[in-house]
Amino acid sequence: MLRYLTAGESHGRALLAILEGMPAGLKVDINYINQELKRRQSGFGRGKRMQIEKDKVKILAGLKDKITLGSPIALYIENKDFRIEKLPQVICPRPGHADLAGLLKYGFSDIRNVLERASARDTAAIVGIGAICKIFLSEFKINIKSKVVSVGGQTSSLKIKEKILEAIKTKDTVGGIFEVVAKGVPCGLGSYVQPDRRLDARLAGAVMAIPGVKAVEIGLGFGYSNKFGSSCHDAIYYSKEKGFYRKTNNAGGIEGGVSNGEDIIIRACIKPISTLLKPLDSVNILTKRKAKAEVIRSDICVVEAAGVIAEATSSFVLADSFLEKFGGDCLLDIKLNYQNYLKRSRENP
Ligand code: EPS
Repeated sequence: MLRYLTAGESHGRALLAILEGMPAGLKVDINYINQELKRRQSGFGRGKRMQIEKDKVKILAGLKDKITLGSPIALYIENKDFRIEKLPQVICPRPGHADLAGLLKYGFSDIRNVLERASARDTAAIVGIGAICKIFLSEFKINIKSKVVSVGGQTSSLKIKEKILEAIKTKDTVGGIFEVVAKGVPCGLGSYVQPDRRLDARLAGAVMAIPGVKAVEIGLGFGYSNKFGSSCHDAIYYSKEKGFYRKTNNAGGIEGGVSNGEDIIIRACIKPISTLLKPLDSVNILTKRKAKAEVIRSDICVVEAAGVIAEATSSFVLADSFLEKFGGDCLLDIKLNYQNYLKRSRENP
């Protein structure tokens, strides 16, 4: 139903995105998109680039009087740092980045050709797309938030800050775990009828697609591995006021690949940033001699930003699944359809 494409190099002129399938009649608040872009740039441990860029979106197509037309929406975010043609060749691949695999895959002799597109800079465009999806979902009282769970194994704000300061001091980087929670998602998004329609699979894929993410779990996730079934499945209750409900939510809001009406809870691990000021061993791709990996300006810790990006990618999947279920190209029609569904599913069968 919904699809998007992004384009842009980290130090190219701009980041671009096209979102297609957003229904007509949605009011889009540009300030809200810009706030989301700002959130993506925040968090303790970000690098110098974030002091240069002040990401702001321009919407070049798809809106009239700030309302969607049902046509493709085109987003444009200008890079202030756009020196792509002047930046030096990169010849020592950084372990952990796409550098070596990209170089061999595309037959390049300059790693810059890889890193410019592999850079997480592209996630600015994705957050722009996600912000529009969030605006759409908020029409149905669905909201998506994220938080940092841990950084370098630490969970308290103070210890997290200490850990990042330690990484800065020792010229290292640090990763962690973030959590995304979607509230107000109705029962019935996604489906068990085909593997690729399972909501959990689609959400996991969307979060795993964020640069640096190495693990994703839904609900209890890996925690299921050491439990008996009787102690971890969420018993079902019914009351006239609440309809069907649960007292626990180990499933993280998804059963059988379908949302069950409880909060959707996704947790993911993002690895420490791969560019190190104290570089690891590598190989000079021209001489094939032992060398240290390239040191390029980068971040120290991006766990908080990754949570914001995961909100965006999850919002896209939820908006897409929502449109699949309640379909259409006109917001008013979708609202009527949704109201009918809520009434019907409450009284089901
Ligand atoms: C980023 C922009 C990049 C990096 C970072 C994230 O800018 P630059 O390379 O000019 O410093 O700060 O990207 C990575 C570290 C990476 O590995 O992708 C951004 O806009 O978030």
